[in-house]
Amino acid sequence: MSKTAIVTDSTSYIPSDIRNAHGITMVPLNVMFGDEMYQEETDISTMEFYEKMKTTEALPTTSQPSIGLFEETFTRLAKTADDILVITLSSGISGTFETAHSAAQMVEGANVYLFDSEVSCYVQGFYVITAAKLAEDGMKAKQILSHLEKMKQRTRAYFMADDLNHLHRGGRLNGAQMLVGSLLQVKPVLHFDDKKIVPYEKVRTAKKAIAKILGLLHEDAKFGAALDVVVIHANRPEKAEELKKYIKSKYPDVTVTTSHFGPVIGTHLGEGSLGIGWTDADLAI
Ligand code: MYR
Repeated sequence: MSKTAIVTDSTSYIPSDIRNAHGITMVPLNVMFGDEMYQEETDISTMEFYEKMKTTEALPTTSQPSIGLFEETFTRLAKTADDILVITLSSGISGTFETAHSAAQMVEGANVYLFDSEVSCYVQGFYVITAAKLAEDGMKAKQILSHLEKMKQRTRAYFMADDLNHLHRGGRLNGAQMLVGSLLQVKPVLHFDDKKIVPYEKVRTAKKAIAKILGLLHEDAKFGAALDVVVIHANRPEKAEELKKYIKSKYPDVTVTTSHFGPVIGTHLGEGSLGIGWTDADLAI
C-alpha cells in the first residue's frame, strides 16, 4: 500500500500527542524578539511567549520556516513515503506556502502536494487531522486533497484582535485604508476573504464582536447540524472554556474543543484575542 506523509506548519497548533498519534510532521515558524530567534513550540512555549511579550520592550516579529528546513523534512519523509501532503496557513498572510512549494521542487523520491488552508490555527488543524486520518485509512494524496477542498466549502473562522495595531503593524490587515484612525480603536469581527484578513463587520466592543461570531455560528448550528467547533484564545483560557460550555449547552450535536493562538499568530493578534472556527463534522472525520 502506498504511504502518504502529512506535514503541517506549527501555526495549526495541534498538540504533540495528537500529532504523534497520527504521524503528523510539524515544521515550525519563527518568532523574533530583536536578535533572539525562537522556533515556536520547539524553543518557546505559548505561555513563555505571552510572558515575554509583556516584559520585553521590543515587539516581536515573525518569519516563515526556511526553505532548507522544508527540504530536509521532505527528504527525510521521502525515504518512507510515496506522497507527502503539506498543509499550510493561508498563503495570503505568510510566505510559508510559497517556501514549501519551492522546497518541493528540490525533493526526489516522493511526490509533494500542497494544500493552502486559506486560514490558520486549529481551523487549519481540522484539515490536517482529517488528512492524517484519511492517509491512515490508505487514501491517496490526490483524493485527500479533493476531500479537503470539499471541507473548505463548509469551514468558517471569525476572530477579533484585542489590539488591531499588531495586525496593522505586521501588514496583515487588508483594506488598511479603512482602518486608519478610529477603527484601530474598535474591535471588528475579522475573517479571511480570498486568503487575506479583512474586517467582516465593524463592531465597537469585544463583547459585541463575540456576540456577532456566536450569531454566525448559530446560523449554521441552529437546525442541529453536526459541526466541529473550536474556540481559540490568546492567553484567555477561562473565557475560552466559558464559550465552549455555552456552545456545548446550546447545540448538543456539536463537538467543541479549545485551542490557542501560539507565539507566531499571537505576535500578530496580541494577547486577549479570541476566535471561533467550525467545520462540517461529517467531513472532518
Ligand atoms: C510569517 O511571518 O510568515 C507568519 C505570519 C502570520 C500572520 C498571522 C496573522 C493573523 C492570523 C489570524 C488567524 C486566525 C485564524 C482563526
